[in-house]
Amino acid sequence: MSLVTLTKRIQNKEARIAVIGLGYVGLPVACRFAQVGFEVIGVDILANRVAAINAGVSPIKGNEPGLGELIADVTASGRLRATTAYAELAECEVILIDVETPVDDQHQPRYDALRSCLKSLGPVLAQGALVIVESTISPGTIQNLVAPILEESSGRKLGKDFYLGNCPERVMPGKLLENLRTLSRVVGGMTPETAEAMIALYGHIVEADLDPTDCITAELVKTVENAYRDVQIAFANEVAMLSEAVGGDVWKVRELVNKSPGRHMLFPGAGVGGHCIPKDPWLLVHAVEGRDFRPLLIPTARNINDQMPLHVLRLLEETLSKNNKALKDAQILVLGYTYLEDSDDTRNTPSVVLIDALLAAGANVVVHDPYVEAYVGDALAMAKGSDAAVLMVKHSHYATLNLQELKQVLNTPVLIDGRGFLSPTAARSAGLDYVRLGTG
Ligand code: SAJ
Repeated sequence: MSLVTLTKRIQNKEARIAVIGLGYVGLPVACRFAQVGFEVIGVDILANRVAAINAGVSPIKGNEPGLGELIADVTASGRLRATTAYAELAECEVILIDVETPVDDQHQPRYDALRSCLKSLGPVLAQGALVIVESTISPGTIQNLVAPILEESSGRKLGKDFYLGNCPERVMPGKLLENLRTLSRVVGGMTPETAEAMIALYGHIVEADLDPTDCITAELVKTVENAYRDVQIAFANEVAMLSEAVGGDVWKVRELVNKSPGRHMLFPGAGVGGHCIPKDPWLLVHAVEGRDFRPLLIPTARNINDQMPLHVLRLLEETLSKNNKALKDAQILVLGYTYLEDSDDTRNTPSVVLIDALLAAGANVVVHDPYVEAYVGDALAMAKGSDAAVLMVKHSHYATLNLQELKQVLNTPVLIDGRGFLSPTAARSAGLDYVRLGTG
């Protein structure tokens, strides 16, 4: 099928769509195309996830407004069907790939899921099909990995027998459907005509700009936008540590810096977690691995952010010592286990780095988090007998913490605020030895 014919079939919603990878990116996009009238087949390797979706039940944790109802609707109408069998994609003319693309502890991309998906797709890839990678990938991956594996596994020629593009996702847990509809998308095609076909496709579900470009630009934009945020946060964190050293207050400094035109300093904190910010900068710099040019700023920013939980540990150790208490055998209450405030997402949470370091130092650890089942409870009751409390996540819940009571129940009245979230005045007037990250 020619790209012109395919584009027409996309415009008329006749093209059959496949989505490979039914996680927090693939499932919402499969549902949205089904909702607007396409026939969609979803493929996932997890049989229980496939079964849940076909039963109209969302397998995605957390609060995702509208997603549960949408899954129920589109599966009941038969517009979305999930399967574990790639053979069922043989008739599909558009294939979206939404599999995980993690990096390992050596900061190397792990493309096992992507490779496996491409090798399974190749043999059933229909003539004239359009394949679009939505997963976040290192710049150059479409050209150097996706295209060769697809040609090899399908025996088809890119540009003649199938078309290829990259349209990075910009979803956020808690706002999956909203972001999918309202955020602009970079639409990278291996040819301009491919990008046009992709625009016809996403135009059915995206109400924001669709910016046509080539694949390398699309791969760069996604990894750069998150590396940019990571560097911004690292800058705030370095200014926090500078402020501590010179007796300043980074929170005041940030507020006044941002009054200067064009300044938008972000918040320092106890670390940077989540599913994308810690990963995407490494995908970006991987693109030039082994070349003459070696990025300095982006890896350094990653290292600054990664050590912030250990900076909080130092603040804790110093403050306990002033209270004649050692870390060893102390009991420490960690307030907040998720990576982000008012979320239940714990992926790459900085709290784990602090907890592991506390245990390695011989401390006993109690964890509280109102959003994590294993750690819900009464924070004040958990504080009883503890030698310090450390706030790692600025959950709204902690704004109502009774600091007078906290002082009463703590063995040693130490409170470390890793997010600049609590009131120093209120904490100190309650008699707590309150230390705020970034304040000397
Ligand atoms: N963080 C700071 N200081 C800040 C902002 C965040 O320390 O000023 C920390 C958070 O505590 C968290 C981590 O960084 O541990 C990530 O926070 P985030 O606000 O960046 O939230 P994410 O991880 O959900 O990032 C997503 C990204 N969206 C996509 O990849 C599609 C990111 O590109 C968005 O900029 C971000 O949401 C957003 O703007 O909310």
